Amino acid sequence: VKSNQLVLVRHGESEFNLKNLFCGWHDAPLSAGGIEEARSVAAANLNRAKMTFDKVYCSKLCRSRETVEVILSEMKCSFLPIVSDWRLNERHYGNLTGINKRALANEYGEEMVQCWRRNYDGLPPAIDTSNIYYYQIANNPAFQEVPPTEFPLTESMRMCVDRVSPVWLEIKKDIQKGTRLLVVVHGTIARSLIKLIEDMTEEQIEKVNIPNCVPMIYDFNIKTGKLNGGLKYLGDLEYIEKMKKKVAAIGD
Ligand code: DG2
Repeated sequence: VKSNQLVLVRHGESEFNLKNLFCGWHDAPLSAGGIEEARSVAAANLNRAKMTFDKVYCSKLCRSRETVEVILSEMKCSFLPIVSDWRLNERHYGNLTGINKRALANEYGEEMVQCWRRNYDGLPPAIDTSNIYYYQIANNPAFQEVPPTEFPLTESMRMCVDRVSPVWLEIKKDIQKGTRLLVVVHGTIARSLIKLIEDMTEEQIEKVNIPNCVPMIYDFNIKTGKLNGGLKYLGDLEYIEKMKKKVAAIGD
């Protein structure tokens, strides 16, 4: 075999996505619609394309793990090894965690909110004990493996790319060994991986928006580790464009 494919998927709609709340390291579960999306969009498209996997990567957040479990069950491969790595957790949204995106735009203006969301160095204010999710996040047993000095209080996208980089190197090694990978992550983490994979500029990645549950495929040359062509989305293109626009917008 000369080439190997990597499949990236953003988790299904979470309860916080549904309510249009900043989520970050808050451990919101999938909404009922998110579970359905994992089944009827992610798994259905992967099955239709007859994809098979050897190994799965996800984060420590339950919205990514739950999405993995639905997809694997639908693909009849729940036996696959799953690596859950805290470094694939969503970008920590600091004190914006739990706040409605529209309400924040009404208070601070759309430009400020879009800067927090998409500017490469946009850094939300650090989370403090006034935030109702502060203790839940600080004490979440799912984050036990996070070294105390690396436990974030807020993160920019640049900081996410830095923490994701070593995981990307591990993923790349697997790809070059011929291991067929499914990687189920979050909006900003998928964008961080895409930036690393495509060696994009900061300006380029700021414009990329990732719909929930749409499989994204990269083809790699096993020998050189280089990309064969660009990113391919699996599924209905009209639906994908509509969902990209929805993610880009602040919403109501
Ligand atoms: C969303 C991304 O993360 O939000 O943390 O609110 O991918 O885990 O649902 P995800 C969040 P935006 O950066 O698109 O506002």
